[in-house]
Amino acid sequence: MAILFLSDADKTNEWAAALAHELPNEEILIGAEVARKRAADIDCAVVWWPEPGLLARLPGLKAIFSLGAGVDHIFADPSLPQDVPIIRLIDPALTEQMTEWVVMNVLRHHRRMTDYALQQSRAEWRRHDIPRAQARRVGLMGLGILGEAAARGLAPFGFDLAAWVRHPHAWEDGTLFVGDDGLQPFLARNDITVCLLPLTAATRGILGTRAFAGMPIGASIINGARGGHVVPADLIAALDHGQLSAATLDVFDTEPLPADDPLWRHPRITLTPHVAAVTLAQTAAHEIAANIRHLRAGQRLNGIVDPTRGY
Ligand code: NDP
Ligand code: OXD
Repeated sequence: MAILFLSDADKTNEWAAALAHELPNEEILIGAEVARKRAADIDCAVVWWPEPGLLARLPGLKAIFSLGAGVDHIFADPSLPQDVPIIRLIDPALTEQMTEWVVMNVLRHHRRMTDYALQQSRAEWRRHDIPRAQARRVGLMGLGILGEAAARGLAPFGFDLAAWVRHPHAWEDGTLFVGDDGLQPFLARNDITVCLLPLTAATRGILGTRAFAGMPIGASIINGARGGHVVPADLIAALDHGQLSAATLDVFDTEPLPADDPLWRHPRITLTPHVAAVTLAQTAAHEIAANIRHLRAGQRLNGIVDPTRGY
């Protein structure tokens, strides 16, 4: 029995050390080449964007652990083994980072920092009225591990919060909108919409012309989820026509975002390079190791993904 670590991240040595520290009695194999040589020995794979077809060639595989909260990179493999559970990462350190990123950017949008940055570029001294936070309607698309924590981070400021989910929830911090019927009324009430959805067939391209047209004029969006949620050309058009006033994007369909992509240079878009919440080897290895110990002991794993939902 061996654990395979498979990622193109440049911190492989740090990961190997962190996993070895957490699981001193386990053999850790690193990389696709050794995976092919030792395929029969591997029963756990810890992965980020695994090479398509590689996981299907591991006959004894019992679990696939994502190096992130998202699992779309695993489902992107068309020959993914069907009967092997996929486990997403649930790591309080990752959740804390996303909460910081969301709170920081909601405050930036609330306080019209895009307008002030533009004004600064023209040396223009002009003040805008700012509503109280309780009059600012902030909506979270997705109220999972990250969305719920972000809502808890935003609540103390007094924002008028709402969330959009697939299944009814108990939630005390704001108004809940559910399912396809809830989407348009949810978008229509938001001054600031924050996307924290998983990328699935149902959510790809969800932030496009139709969604933007349903938002109040001058609304803004923050995407901390996946690039595939936003239709870039529709976003640029909505910003150029004044339907939207600002966008903050952390994630892109192609990463790194190519240097000639127009998103880089749009004056009303603020970009970060997929850093809203970065998986930290030490804390993530701790969570993944706990799950591997559960697997070995025949106990229930934390964070099993439902393959029919895709998250
Ligand atoms: P969860 O799986 O915990 O939560 C997903 C939420 O989205 C749930 O509330 C779910 O609703 C809702 N949802 C899913 N599909 C739909 C749908 N079709 N309609 C309405 N609601 C839907 O995910 P996390 O909160 O942990 O993470 C969200 C995403 O954030 C990840 O998938 C990943 O892509 C991204 N991410 C980005 C990072 C970054 O650095 N930029 C870092 C980490 C994650 P319900 O509760 O009803 O099931
Ligand atoms: C994740 C990510 O899914 O880093 O955790 O994007």
